[in-house]
Amino acid sequence: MKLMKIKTLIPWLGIVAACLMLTIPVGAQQTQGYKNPVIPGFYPDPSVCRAGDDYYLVNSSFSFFPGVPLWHSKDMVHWEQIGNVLNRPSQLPFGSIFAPTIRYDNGTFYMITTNVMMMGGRGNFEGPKEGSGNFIVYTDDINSGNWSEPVWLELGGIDPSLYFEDGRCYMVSNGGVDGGIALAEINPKTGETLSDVKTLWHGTGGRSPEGPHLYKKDGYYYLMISEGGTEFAHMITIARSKRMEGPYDEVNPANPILTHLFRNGMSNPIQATGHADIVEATDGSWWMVCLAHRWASGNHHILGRETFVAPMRWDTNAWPVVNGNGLIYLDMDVPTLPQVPYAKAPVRTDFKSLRQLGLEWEYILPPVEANYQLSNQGLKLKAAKATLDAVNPTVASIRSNADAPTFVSRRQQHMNFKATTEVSLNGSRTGDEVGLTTFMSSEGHYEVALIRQADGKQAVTLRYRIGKLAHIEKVVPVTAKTVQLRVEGTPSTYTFSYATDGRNFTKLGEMDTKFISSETLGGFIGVMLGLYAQGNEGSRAEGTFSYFDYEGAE
Ligand code: 6LW
Repeated sequence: MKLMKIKTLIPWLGIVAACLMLTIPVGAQQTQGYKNPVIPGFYPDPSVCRAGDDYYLVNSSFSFFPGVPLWHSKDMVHWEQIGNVLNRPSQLPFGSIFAPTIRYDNGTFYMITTNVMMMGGRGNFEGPKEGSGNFIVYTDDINSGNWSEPVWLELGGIDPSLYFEDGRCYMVSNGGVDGGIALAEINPKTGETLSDVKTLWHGTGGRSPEGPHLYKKDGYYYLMISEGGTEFAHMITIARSKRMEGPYDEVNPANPILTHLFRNGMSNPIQATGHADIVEATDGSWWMVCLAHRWASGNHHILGRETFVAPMRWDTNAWPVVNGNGLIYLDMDVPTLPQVPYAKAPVRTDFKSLRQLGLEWEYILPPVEANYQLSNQGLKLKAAKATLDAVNPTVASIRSNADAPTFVSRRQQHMNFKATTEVSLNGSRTGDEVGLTTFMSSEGHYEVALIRQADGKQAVTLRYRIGKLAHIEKVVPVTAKTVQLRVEGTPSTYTFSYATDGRNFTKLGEMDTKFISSETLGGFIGVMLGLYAQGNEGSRAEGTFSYFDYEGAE
């Protein structure tokens, strides 16, 4: 009998052994190394959570609509956008959506964030009151794309986060006494505050203590925050306590656990690492997501703050250690979870065959829908009288979307890229225009446009806006009704060109990237590649865009 059993087992053992031989080497190859940033382009303030073996990540979106990009991953390094959390105008009041946190508890996903109504320093907003301040949206079905209406909260500050324990929900933010990290128990479905507000920690002395998250591990509550501001002095620090409400007087002697501020981070192409969140993976490994920016031209960055990932471990004193030395790299030569990559996005967006724009397309504030129409002719943009000088998307200061330009854009995600579109201008009067823009804010954008001239003809025009300077670089009359407009980028330069036959592009000019960088213009966003239409009062002009090609290299 026994012999029989072993005999019948032998083929199975063979199969198992063969599978192991097949999987071990392939698995080993697949689970080593990845490239940072894991989500390139303007995707700042990442927050991450795990539900089973699925990981979900969100980013800030400021005054862009839809708001709060939502990503899914199986391995923490490949991320696919599966939605935008705030995808109905009723969820996105006028203002600016700052750093969100995503958490999963008992079958429900929660996203908490701040709607900032005006700038004037971090955390300076008109709140708390309906429409302004901190709010939560939640869903039991993250794949439905359908999150609740906002639940407004009483606790102020920016960078709110949630922590769940034994069916209770706690909120932290930087709204404590003297800019410290505040804690209160809340009801996440009603917004009620259920406890006194306690100030927990002010950090280690860096400016702008913010981006707090609370975690519990092995009997300790860990409070991890960002300090130093979102620029070069950015860092992650951590303290712990046996009690949730503190005192957090056990401060990690090895702080900061992540920063590129010091000499060892000086020549790293990745700078300003901070605003982090951590998660334990299915295999017990720990991972940190954080923001950082990449130098483009000198000390300037243009792609905004991007999402990076680093492995993390707990040392023998139960403090977290990020990637061994608190530094992260473009090439991460570390073991990972088994990698599950996604298909690359196609180069061409063919507007003629789309019924709705992809998740990567963004308006400034919820759009006037009549101004954007997709049909088998392409994407029709109706001219608005608001120009690209009208709104700064870091915090749009307008209260009606009728005051926003007709503008739809996607992020520049690579320093070396080529973007091309084809457009015709119809129903125009003198001065009406449609075009392609590299847009950082109302104070900095370059356009290659098709503009109706006083003589009734059309001209391709290259124009720059840098602060108070508005400059027309070139005006080239064209007889063709349809033109192709192109921008090519390198870390230091944008080059603009046009064609009328789809093939032979004529260079119009080139301009430095650094004049529309975050260092030059301030703000929290990155360069968007936008399609727009604008006209004088009462204009009936419309631009019909047939496609948009985006090819990114590094
Ligand atoms: C965010 C703050 C920050 O609220 O920048 O880098 C602010 N960190 O935490 C806007 O993204």
